[in-house]
Amino acid sequence: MKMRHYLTMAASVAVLAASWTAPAAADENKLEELKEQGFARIAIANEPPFTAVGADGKVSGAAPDVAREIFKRLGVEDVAASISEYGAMIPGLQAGRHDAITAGLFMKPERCAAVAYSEPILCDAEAFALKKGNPLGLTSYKDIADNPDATIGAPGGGTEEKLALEAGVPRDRVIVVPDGQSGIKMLQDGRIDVYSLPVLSINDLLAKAQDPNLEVVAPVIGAPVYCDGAAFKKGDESLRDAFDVELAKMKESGEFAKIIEPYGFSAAAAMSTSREKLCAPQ
Ligand code: 6CS
Repeated sequence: MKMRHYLTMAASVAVLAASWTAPAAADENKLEELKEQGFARIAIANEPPFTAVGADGKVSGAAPDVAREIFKRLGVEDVAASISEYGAMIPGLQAGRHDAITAGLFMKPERCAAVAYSEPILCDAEAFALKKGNPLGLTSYKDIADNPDATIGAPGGGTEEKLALEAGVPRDRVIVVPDGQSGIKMLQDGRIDVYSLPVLSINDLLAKAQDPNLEVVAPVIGAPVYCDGAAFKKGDESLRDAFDVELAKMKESGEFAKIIEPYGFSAAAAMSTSREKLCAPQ
Protein backbone atom coordinates (compact mmCIF):
# COMPACT_ATOMS: atom_id res chain seq x y z
CA MET A 1 0.00 0.00 0.00
CA LYS A 2 1.42 3.42 -1.03
CA MET A 3 2.65 5.46 1.98
CA ARG A 4 0.13 8.23 1.17
CA HIS A 5 -2.83 5.85 1.29
CA TYR A 6 -1.48 4.24 4.47
CA LEU A 7 -1.23 7.65 6.20
CA THR A 8 -4.77 8.56 5.09
CA MET A 9 -6.05 5.26 6.42
CA ALA A 10 -4.17 5.70 9.71
CA ALA A 11 -5.50 9.24 10.06
CA SER A 12 -9.11 8.18 9.50
CA VAL A 13 -8.77 5.33 12.03
CA ALA A 14 -7.37 7.81 14.56
CA VAL A 15 -10.31 10.19 13.98
CA LEU A 16 -12.80 7.32 14.32
CA ALA A 17 -11.14 6.19 17.56
CA ALA A 18 -11.27 9.71 18.97
CA SER A 19 -14.90 10.21 17.97
CA TRP A 20 -15.73 6.73 19.34
CA THR A 21 -14.46 7.67 22.85
CA ALA A 22 -15.88 11.24 22.72
CA PRO A 23 -19.49 10.39 23.81
CA ALA A 24 -18.23 8.57 26.89
CA ALA A 25 -15.93 11.47 27.75
CA ALA A 26 -18.72 14.01 27.21
CA ASP A 27 -21.05 11.90 29.35
CA GLU A 28 -18.59 11.68 32.25
CA ASN A 29 -17.99 15.46 32.13
CA LYS A 30 -21.64 16.58 32.12
CA LEU A 31 -21.79 16.65 35.93
CA GLU A 32 -18.42 18.44 36.05
CA GLU A 33 -19.78 20.90 33.48
CA LEU A 34 -22.84 21.62 35.67
CA LYS A 35 -20.69 22.06 38.78
CA GLU A 36 -18.62 24.58 36.83
CA GLN A 37 -21.80 26.27 35.54
CA GLY A 38 -23.10 26.51 39.14
CA PHE A 39 -26.65 25.55 38.18
CA ALA A 40 -28.67 23.04 36.16
CA ARG A 41 -31.00 24.45 33.48
CA ILE A 42 -34.36 22.75 34.07
CA ALA A 43 -37.48 22.78 31.90
CA ILE A 44 -40.75 23.27 33.79
CA ALA A 45 -44.38 23.97 32.85
CA ASN A 46 -45.54 26.15 35.78
CA GLU A 47 -48.39 23.76 36.65
CA PRO A 48 -48.71 23.60 40.44
CA PRO A 49 -48.15 21.44 42.43
CA PHE A 50 -45.80 19.75 39.94
CA THR A 51 -43.96 22.98 39.10
CA ALA A 52 -44.58 26.61 39.99
CA VAL A 53 -43.07 30.06 39.43
CA GLY A 54 -44.08 32.66 42.03
CA ALA A 55 -44.78 36.34 41.30
CA ASP A 56 -41.26 36.96 42.64
CA GLY A 57 -39.85 34.50 40.10
CA LYS A 58 -39.07 31.88 42.74
CA VAL A 59 -39.26 28.36 41.33
CA SER A 60 -41.01 25.72 43.44
CA GLY A 61 -43.26 22.74 43.02
CA ALA A 62 -42.48 19.13 43.87
CA ALA A 63 -40.39 18.36 40.79
CA PRO A 64 -38.01 21.35 40.99
CA ASP A 65 -37.72 20.98 44.77
CA VAL A 66 -36.60 17.36 44.46
CA ALA A 67 -34.25 18.24 41.60
CA ARG A 68 -32.73 21.23 43.44
CA GLU A 69 -31.99 19.07 46.51
CA ILE A 70 -30.43 16.28 44.45
CA PHE A 71 -28.32 18.61 42.32
CA LYS A 72 -27.10 20.31 45.51
CA ARG A 73 -26.00 16.92 46.85
CA LEU A 74 -24.17 16.36 43.56
CA GLY A 75 -22.32 19.68 43.96
CA VAL A 76 -24.49 21.73 41.59
CA GLU A 77 -25.58 24.70 43.67
CA ASP A 78 -28.94 25.62 42.14
CA VAL A 79 -31.38 25.21 39.27
CA ALA A 80 -32.37 27.80 36.66
CA ALA A 81 -35.84 27.11 35.25
CA SER A 82 -37.38 27.96 31.91
CA ILE A 83 -41.09 27.51 31.24
CA SER A 84 -41.91 25.29 28.27
CA GLU A 85 -44.94 23.63 26.71
CA TYR A 86 -44.85 19.87 27.44
CA GLY A 87 -44.57 19.07 23.76
CA ALA A 88 -41.47 21.27 23.43
CA MET A 89 -39.58 19.94 26.45
CA ILE A 90 -37.92 16.91 24.86
CA PRO A 91 -36.86 18.78 21.67
CA GLY A 92 -35.47 21.53 23.93
CA LEU A 93 -33.51 18.98 25.96
CA GLN A 94 -32.19 17.30 22.81
CA ALA A 95 -31.18 20.69 21.38
CA GLY A 96 -29.15 21.42 24.53
CA ARG A 97 -31.40 24.23 25.80
CA HIS A 98 -32.04 22.34 29.08
CA ASP A 99 -29.83 20.11 31.20
CA ALA A 100 -32.85 18.23 32.57
CA ILE A 101 -36.66 18.20 32.41
CA THR A 102 -38.12 18.27 35.93
CA ALA A 103 -41.78 19.03 35.19
CA GLY A 104 -43.96 16.02 35.83
CA LEU A 105 -43.27 14.78 32.28
CA PHE A 106 -44.89 11.37 32.65
CA MET A 107 -42.90 8.28 31.67
CA LYS A 108 -44.35 6.56 28.61
CA PRO A 109 -42.55 4.18 26.21
CA GLU A 110 -42.28 6.72 23.41
CA ARG A 111 -40.75 9.31 25.75
CA CYS A 112 -38.49 6.70 27.36
CA ALA A 113 -37.09 6.06 23.88
CA ALA A 114 -36.21 9.76 23.49
CA VAL A 115 -34.68 10.65 26.86
CA ALA A 116 -32.86 9.07 29.83
CA TYR A 117 -35.39 9.10 32.70
CA SER A 118 -34.51 8.88 36.38
CA GLU A 119 -36.42 6.51 38.64
CA PRO A 120 -40.02 7.59 39.39
CA ILE A 121 -40.68 10.78 41.36
CA LEU A 122 -44.28 12.12 41.03
CA CYS A 123 -47.33 9.92 40.33
CA ASP A 124 -50.89 11.04 39.63
CA ALA A 125 -54.14 10.01 37.94
CA GLU A 126 -55.98 12.12 35.36
CA ALA A 127 -58.95 14.45 36.01
CA PHE A 128 -61.60 16.51 34.24
CA ALA A 129 -62.70 19.98 35.27
CA LEU A 130 -66.19 20.61 33.89
CA LYS A 131 -69.46 22.46 34.51
CA LYS A 132 -71.22 21.68 37.80
CA GLY A 133 -73.49 18.66 37.49
CA ASN A 134 -71.46 17.31 34.55
CA PRO A 135 -74.33 18.07 32.11
CA LEU A 136 -72.81 15.95 29.29
CA GLY A 137 -72.08 13.02 31.62
CA LEU A 138 -68.39 12.89 30.72
CA THR A 139 -66.28 10.54 32.88
CA SER A 140 -63.83 9.15 30.32
CA TYR A 141 -62.00 10.27 27.18
CA LYS A 142 -64.20 7.83 25.23
CA ASP A 143 -67.33 9.62 26.50
CA ILE A 144 -65.95 12.80 24.89
CA ALA A 145 -65.24 10.92 21.65
CA ASP A 146 -68.76 9.50 21.63
CA ASN A 147 -70.43 12.91 22.04
CA PRO A 148 -70.06 14.81 18.74
CA ASP A 149 -70.64 18.14 20.48
CA ALA A 150 -68.11 17.70 23.30
CA THR A 151 -64.76 19.52 23.22
CA ILE A 152 -61.77 18.98 25.52
CA GLY A 153 -58.92 21.34 26.42
CA ALA A 154 -55.48 19.90 27.20
CA PRO A 155 -51.78 20.93 27.17
CA GLY A 156 -50.04 20.83 23.78
CA GLY A 157 -47.96 17.66 23.46
CA GLY A 158 -49.29 16.53 26.82
CA THR A 159 -50.60 13.20 27.99
CA GLU A 160 -54.26 14.29 28.17
CA GLU A 161 -54.19 15.51 24.56
CA LYS A 162 -52.80 12.12 23.49
CA LEU A 163 -55.32 10.17 25.58
CA ALA A 164 -58.19 12.13 24.02
CA LEU A 165 -56.92 11.56 20.46
CA GLU A 166 -56.25 7.86 21.16
CA ALA A 167 -59.80 7.51 22.55
CA GLY A 168 -61.09 8.76 19.19
CA VAL A 169 -61.79 12.45 19.88
CA PRO A 170 -61.29 14.16 16.49
CA ARG A 171 -58.43 16.65 16.30
CA ASP A 172 -60.81 19.60 15.89
CA ARG A 173 -62.49 18.80 19.24
CA VAL A 174 -59.16 18.62 21.14
CA ILE A 175 -58.21 22.22 21.95
CA VAL A 176 -54.61 23.01 22.93
CA VAL A 177 -54.58 25.06 26.15
CA PRO A 178 -51.36 26.96 27.00
CA ASP A 179 -51.72 27.06 30.80
CA GLY A 180 -54.03 26.35 33.72
CA GLN A 181 -55.57 29.79 34.04
CA SER A 182 -56.45 29.84 30.32
CA GLY A 183 -58.02 26.39 30.66
CA ILE A 184 -60.29 27.45 33.51
CA LYS A 185 -61.26 30.66 31.66
CA MET A 186 -62.09 28.69 28.48
CA LEU A 187 -64.24 26.35 30.57
CA GLN A 188 -66.03 29.25 32.29
CA ASP A 189 -66.63 30.94 28.91
CA GLY A 190 -68.05 27.71 27.45
CA ARG A 191 -65.29 27.46 24.82
CA ILE A 192 -64.49 23.94 26.02
CA ASP A 193 -66.68 21.40 27.83
CA VAL A 194 -63.83 19.71 29.70
CA TYR A 195 -60.35 20.77 30.81
CA SER A 196 -58.09 17.76 31.51
CA LEU A 197 -54.91 17.67 33.61
CA PRO A 198 -53.61 15.38 36.36
CA VAL A 199 -55.80 15.29 39.48
CA LEU A 200 -53.55 17.42 41.72
CA SER A 201 -53.19 20.10 39.04
CA ILE A 202 -56.96 20.33 38.45
CA ASN A 203 -57.63 20.40 42.19
CA ASP A 204 -55.11 23.23 42.61
CA LEU A 205 -56.73 25.26 39.82
CA LEU A 206 -60.28 24.81 41.13
CA ALA A 207 -59.22 25.65 44.68
CA LYS A 208 -57.83 28.93 43.33
CA ALA A 209 -60.77 29.59 40.97
CA GLN A 210 -63.36 29.29 43.75
CA ASP A 211 -66.05 28.92 41.09
CA PRO A 212 -69.23 27.11 42.32
CA ASN A 213 -70.21 26.45 38.69
CA LEU A 214 -67.27 24.08 38.15
CA GLU A 215 -66.58 20.58 39.46
CA VAL A 216 -63.98 17.83 39.16
CA VAL A 217 -64.34 14.32 37.81
CA ALA A 218 -61.41 12.23 39.11
CA PRO A 219 -59.99 9.81 38.31
CA VAL A 220 -60.85 9.75 34.61
CA ILE A 221 -62.23 6.27 33.96
CA GLY A 222 -59.90 4.14 31.83
CA ALA A 223 -56.86 6.43 32.15
CA PRO A 224 -53.77 4.99 33.88
CA VAL A 225 -51.93 6.46 36.86
CA TYR A 226 -48.74 7.95 35.45
CA CYS A 227 -45.43 8.76 37.12
CA ASP A 228 -42.77 11.20 35.99
CA GLY A 229 -39.03 11.10 36.47
CA ALA A 230 -36.36 13.70 35.82
CA ALA A 231 -35.49 13.43 32.13
CA PHE A 232 -31.91 13.73 30.86
CA LYS A 233 -30.51 13.85 27.35
CA LYS A 234 -29.58 10.47 25.81
CA GLY A 235 -25.82 10.30 26.32
CA ASP A 236 -26.01 11.86 29.78
CA GLU A 237 -26.68 8.53 31.48
CA SER A 238 -23.80 9.04 33.94
CA LEU A 239 -25.46 12.23 35.18
CA ARG A 240 -28.83 10.40 35.34
CA ASP A 241 -27.25 7.54 37.28
CA ALA A 242 -25.65 9.95 39.77
CA PHE A 243 -29.06 11.64 40.15
CA ASP A 244 -30.65 8.22 40.79
CA VAL A 245 -28.13 7.33 43.51
CA GLU A 246 -29.10 10.45 45.48
CA LEU A 247 -32.82 9.93 44.75
CA ALA A 248 -32.63 6.39 46.13
CA LYS A 249 -30.89 7.62 49.31
CA MET A 250 -33.61 10.24 49.82
CA LYS A 251 -36.35 7.67 49.28
CA GLU A 252 -34.67 5.44 51.84
CA SER A 253 -34.14 8.17 54.44
CA GLY A 254 -37.66 9.66 54.23
CA GLU A 255 -36.36 12.97 52.88
CA PHE A 256 -38.02 12.29 49.51
CA ALA A 257 -41.44 11.97 51.20
CA LYS A 258 -40.78 15.13 53.23
CA ILE A 259 -40.39 17.12 50.01
CA ILE A 260 -43.23 15.74 47.86
CA GLU A 261 -46.00 14.81 50.31
CA PRO A 262 -46.80 18.36 51.45
CA TYR A 263 -47.64 18.97 47.78
CA GLY A 264 -50.12 16.08 47.86
CA PHE A 265 -47.98 13.44 46.13
CA SER A 266 -47.46 9.93 47.49
CA ALA A 267 -43.87 8.77 48.07
CA ALA A 268 -45.15 5.19 48.36
CA ALA A 269 -46.69 5.41 44.87
CA ALA A 270 -43.35 6.43 43.33
CA MET A 271 -41.46 3.83 45.39
CA SER A 272 -43.88 1.05 44.39
CA THR A 273 -42.88 1.21 40.72
CA SER A 274 -39.81 1.67 38.57
CA ARG A 275 -38.53 3.22 35.34
CA GLU A 276 -38.27 -0.28 33.91
CA LYS A 277 -41.97 -0.97 34.54
CA LEU A 278 -43.17 2.46 33.39
CA CYS A 279 -41.09 2.44 30.21
CA ALA A 280 -42.05 -1.12 29.23
CA PRO A 281 -44.33 -1.37 26.16
CA GLN A 282 -47.93 -1.44 27.46
O1 6CS B 1 -46.54 14.46 31.20
C1 6CS B 1 -47.49 15.04 30.69
O2 6CS B 1 -47.70 15.07 29.47
C2 6CS B 1 -48.49 15.71 31.65
N1 6CS B 1 -47.84 15.99 32.89
C3 6CS B 1 -48.31 16.93 33.71
C4 6CS B 1 -47.70 17.13 35.05
N2 6CS B 1 -49.31 17.76 33.38
C5 6CS B 1 -49.98 17.69 32.10
C6 6CS B 1 -49.13 16.96 31.07
O3 6CS B 1 -49.92 16.61 29.93
